[in-house]
Amino acid sequence: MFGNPGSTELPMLKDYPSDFSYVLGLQEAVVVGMADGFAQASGKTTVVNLHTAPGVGNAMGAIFNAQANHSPLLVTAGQQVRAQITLQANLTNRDATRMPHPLVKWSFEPSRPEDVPLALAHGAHLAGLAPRGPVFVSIPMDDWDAEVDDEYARAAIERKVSGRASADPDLVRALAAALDGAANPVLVAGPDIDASGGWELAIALAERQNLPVWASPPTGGNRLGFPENHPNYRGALPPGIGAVSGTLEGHDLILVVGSSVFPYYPYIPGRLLPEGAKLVAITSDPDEAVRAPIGDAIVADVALTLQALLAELPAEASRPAPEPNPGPAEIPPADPLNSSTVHTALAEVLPEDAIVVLESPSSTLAMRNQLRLSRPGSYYFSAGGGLGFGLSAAVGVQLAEPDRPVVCVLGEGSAQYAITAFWSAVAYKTPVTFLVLRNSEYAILKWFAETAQVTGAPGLDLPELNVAAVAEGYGVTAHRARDRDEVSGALQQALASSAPELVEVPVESGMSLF
Ligand SMILES: Cc1ncc(C[n+]2csc(CCOP(=O)(O)OP(=O)(O)O)c2C)c(N)n1
Repeated sequence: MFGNPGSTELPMLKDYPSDFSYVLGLQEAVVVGMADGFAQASGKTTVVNLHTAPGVGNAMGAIFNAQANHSPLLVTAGQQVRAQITLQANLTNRDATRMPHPLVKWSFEPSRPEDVPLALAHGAHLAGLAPRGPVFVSIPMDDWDAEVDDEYARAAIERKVSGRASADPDLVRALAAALDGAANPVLVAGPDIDASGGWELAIALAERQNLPVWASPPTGGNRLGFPENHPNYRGALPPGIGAVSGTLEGHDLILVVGSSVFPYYPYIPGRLLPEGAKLVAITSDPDEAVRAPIGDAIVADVALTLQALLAELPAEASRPAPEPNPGPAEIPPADPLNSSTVHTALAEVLPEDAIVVLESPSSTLAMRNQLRLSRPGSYYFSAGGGLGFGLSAAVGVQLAEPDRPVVCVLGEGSAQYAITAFWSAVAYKTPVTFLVLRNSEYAILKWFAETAQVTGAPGLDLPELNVAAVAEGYGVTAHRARDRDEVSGALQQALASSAPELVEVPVESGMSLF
């Protein structure tokens, strides 16, 4: 359980069971962000406990991210005693179930104390069903004193509810025939390939059919769906409407797996698809399927559908393999450093099995272009775009994956939205390597302002923001690196450490694309 307690939650925490652990976050956005990272990396529904209305209020941005990330969270919050809800005594969550809407799949306050176990079971089961996501249960604090039939409570909790739906076999057969018969098909690999356990299946599909593979646009790509070092891999699709169709020009069949169509941003009008191209999407999220502006969709478990598709395809494709990917662009040395150079240094020292959690807006593309992450579960990003995910999720990911090195790449502005997660990283001995790119500005917003011809906007500069010193205040060992060698050395030291360490690097202002 990830939580931040208040008086209304203490009865729930009384006699805390020894087979549960409790991870304290010092602010609720951090609590939910850590739980989001843990839930995604472990694949397990994760319990969150918040402090009545203000706790839920502080957590809303992170719950928004968790929904976009398809992260299964059972979010609970304490409530006034039942006798004092109607008169709205202090700390009453007046409209508890309405508050987290529309960010949760289900929001409930049981009408009788005896129903709390059934409500928690309902929430836990529902959070883990496709589309996975957060649910909310509000629990009046005196409910914990109620007598509950133990057998009845156990029966509700111990049930198994499974929801991996198979696709209609006729649709899969038709898709296999269309794919095999297409002149120049392409695969767009989305985050739910990784979440569904379909990583190897996506590779098998691309290799069997000789498909070039694009990653879905980074804006909505909270995970990777395909190894970036694979010869068929092309890169990440740009997120604008016109840019997506421009990039996919020449393809007659676009197969999108485990992604929405598409997480567009900003608005760059244009054709939705190249002339004459057809699109088919495979997604486990019915809403993702219906809100797409174009193309057909098959709603089913992503991994099961890939498996069924492979079974229908011939052993070899008639088309030749795509040109092998040439690898990352060369970056010339720079003084002062820019983000691209820092990412080349990171790429050199990053262990094979490392996990990267990314929240460095102006260098997202540069990092994706320089690193070649090649294992499942190696990358986490906020599909919701709400800052504060990166720093906190990295702690949760490390708790779920104690044996893999976790590197969290942050802009110094982004770090501020979850700054207290440094404390949790130290308190729970999570050896995350934090790499902070300090450009003294909100670089991405300046870039947006320029592209949208917005001039004179205030609040885009961050002078004198000393993240290393703040992290030290929370007990994190901090290194300050000024050139490429220092960056490499400091990263290696941090990666070898059994405690969280931070490397702060001043970088040039502006966007880094490669
Ligand atoms: C909760 C939240 N508030 C505000 C924003 C808007 N926003 C997007 S990027 C950004 C700047 C982040 O700054 P920094 O981490 O320093 O990255 P840089 O753009 O300099 O790479 C802001 C404020 C957001 N995405 N989420």
